[in-house]
Amino acid sequence: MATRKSTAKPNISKEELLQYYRDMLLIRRFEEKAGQLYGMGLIGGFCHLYIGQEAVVVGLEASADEGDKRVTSYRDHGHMLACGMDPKGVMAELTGRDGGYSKGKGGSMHMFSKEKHFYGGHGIVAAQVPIGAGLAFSDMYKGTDRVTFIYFGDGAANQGQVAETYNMAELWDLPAVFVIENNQYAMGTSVKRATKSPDFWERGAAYGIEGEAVDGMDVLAVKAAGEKAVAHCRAGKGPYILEIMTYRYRGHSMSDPAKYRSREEVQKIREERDAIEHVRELILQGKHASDDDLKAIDKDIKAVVNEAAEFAKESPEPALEELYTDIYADVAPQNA
Ligand SMILES: Cc1ncc(C[n+]2csc(CCOP(=O)(O)OP(=O)(O)O)c2C)c(N)n1
Ligand SMILES: [Mg+2]
Repeated sequence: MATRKSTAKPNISKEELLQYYRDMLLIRRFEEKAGQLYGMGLIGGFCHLYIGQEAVVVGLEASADEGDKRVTSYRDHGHMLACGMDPKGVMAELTGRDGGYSKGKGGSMHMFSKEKHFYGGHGIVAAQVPIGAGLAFSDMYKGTDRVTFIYFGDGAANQGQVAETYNMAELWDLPAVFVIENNQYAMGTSVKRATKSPDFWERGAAYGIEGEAVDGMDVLAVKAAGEKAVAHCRAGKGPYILEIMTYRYRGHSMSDPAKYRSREEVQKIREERDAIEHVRELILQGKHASDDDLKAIDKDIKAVVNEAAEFAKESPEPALEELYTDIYADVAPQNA
C-alpha cells in the first residue's frame, strides 16, 4: 500500500529544464516584487510569500493536463502563476486595483480563475481541503477524467477536516491529489513541536490511501511523483497523497518576527538546497545553455514582473459602485 520515499528521476529534455527554470524564476521574482510593493505600502492586509517553495507547484503543474483543477491556501501567488494566470491581474489584485482578478476586492487570499481552473486562495487553514474534494467529486460525478490538486500545509494537515476528507475521498474514489506542502513550519510552530508522528503522508494508510514523501527542492522528483499520482487518479483508483518536503525562506507573512528559527538555518538551505539553483546547475552541466543565456532569461522575467507592477500601480482603485456587485443580496446603494 504505502510506497517509500521517491527517488525516481525522469529523463528530461533541455526544453523542459529551461521551462522549469523560467517558471520557478517568475514566481521568485514576482514574490520579491510583491514584498517590495508591500514595503512601499502599495499592498495592504496579509501577504504570504512562496519564495523557497517554487519547485512544488512548478513540478506538479508539469504533471497536470488541461482542465485539471487546483485549490490552495493563502500562500497562493505561486499556484496562480504556475497554472498560467496573468501576472498583471495577480499583482493588480494584490494592490487592490480594478484590473485585478477580483476587481481589487479580494486581495492576496481571494482570487480565482475559472478559465485556469484555479479555485482560490483560502484564508482559513485547511478550509480548501473539503472544497477540493467537492471539485473532485464533480469530476467523478460527471465521469470526466480530470484530477484536482488540493494543496495544504503541514499545519493544516493536523486539522480534523483533513481526516474527514480523506475518508470520503477514498470511500468515493475521488480523483484528488492531496498535496501536503511540508515547509517545516505552521506560522512560528515547527513540525517537531506540533506533530507526534511527522510523516504526514503515512496517515493515508488509515483510510486506504496510497502516498509518498517527495523531495520538494527537486522539481524533477516532484514532477515524477506528480505524474504517478495523476495516473493513479485518472485510472479511477481514487485519491493519492504527496507529502512534499520543502522550505519557506521568508516569514510566514510580511509581519513575522521570525524568532522561531535561526538565520543560519535559512541560509544553509538557501545555499545548499535551493531548487532554482539546482535546475540552473543541471542546465549548465548539461551545456543546455550558457551563463549569458540564463542571464537573458532572468532579464526577460524581470521585465514581465516590472510590467505587472506598473500595470498594478496604474490600474485605478475599484469604483464605489463595486461595493454592490458580486454579493449575494440584491441591494441598491443607499445615499451613495
Ligand atoms: C482555522 C484557522 N486557524 C488559525 C489560523 C491562523 N493561521 C494562519 S496560517 C496558520 C499556519 C498554517 O501553517 P501551514 O498549514 O503549515 O501552512 P504554511 O503557512 O506553512 O504554508 C495559522 C495557524 C487560520 N487562518 N485559520
Ligand atoms: Mg507549513
